[in-house]
Amino acid sequence: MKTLKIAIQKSGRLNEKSVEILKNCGLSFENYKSSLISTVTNFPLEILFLRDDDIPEYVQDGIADLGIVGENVIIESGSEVTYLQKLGFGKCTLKIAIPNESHITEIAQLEGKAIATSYPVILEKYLRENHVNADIRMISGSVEIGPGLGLSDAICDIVSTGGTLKSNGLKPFAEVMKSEAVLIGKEGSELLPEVQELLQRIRSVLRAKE
Ligand code: PRT
Ligand code: ZN
Repeated sequence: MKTLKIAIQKSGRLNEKSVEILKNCGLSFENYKSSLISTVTNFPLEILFLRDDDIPEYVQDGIADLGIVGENVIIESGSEVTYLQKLGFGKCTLKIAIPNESHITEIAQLEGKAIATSYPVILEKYLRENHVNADIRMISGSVEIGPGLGLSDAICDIVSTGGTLKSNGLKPFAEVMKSEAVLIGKEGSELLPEVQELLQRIRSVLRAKE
């Protein structure tokens, strides 16, 4: 039997639920905060704990057979992987937001404006589809402080409750994409019997939750 590798987030918003779904599949493994790799004792599987940004590429390149990561991260990375199953957690929406006092009401008014984001690839595509030319400013974190600092006229970031936008004097303006955690595989990995077995277990865990 082939030993599969699955890459999941080491720490952050998706870590706990990713571990939980694997445990609920009946997989038995140690989950120490310090370990980067863990061997499942009752299934031919190793778990790699990674930064979420690295997961799509690891799966595309076959370093891992499978991965659990947010759709936003997959699309931003441009990696070619197969979507095997939506997992129903890590739900959020990538939105463009503007300062509360902004007079912008239509997408066309973003023309020539500076937009701060950690998702330049997704934002560029969205703007292109809407025939808008804007100045995309890549920031890797704390994007919401951009407008307050005079760094940008708008932002494009992930929103879940909307609390962060609110506390930074911003209001949502346009929805760019919805996202949730998904199980991805290297192209062709779905043909492996071990992947099929794991996929069936994951699907029955998800069905039991409905
Ligand atoms: O260290 P590593 O690189 O692995 O993690 P990370 O810091 O890049 O990612 P992490 O753990 O913050 O998020 C992992 C994934 O969770 C994201 O790629 C999304 O798919 C998903 N997710 C779900 C979220 C949120 N909800 C979320 N609320 N990712 C980020 N946020 C942030 C957002 O960036 C903003 O700063 O939370 C803030 C907004 O939250 P609200 O509730 O105030 O609207
Ligand atoms: Zn990340």
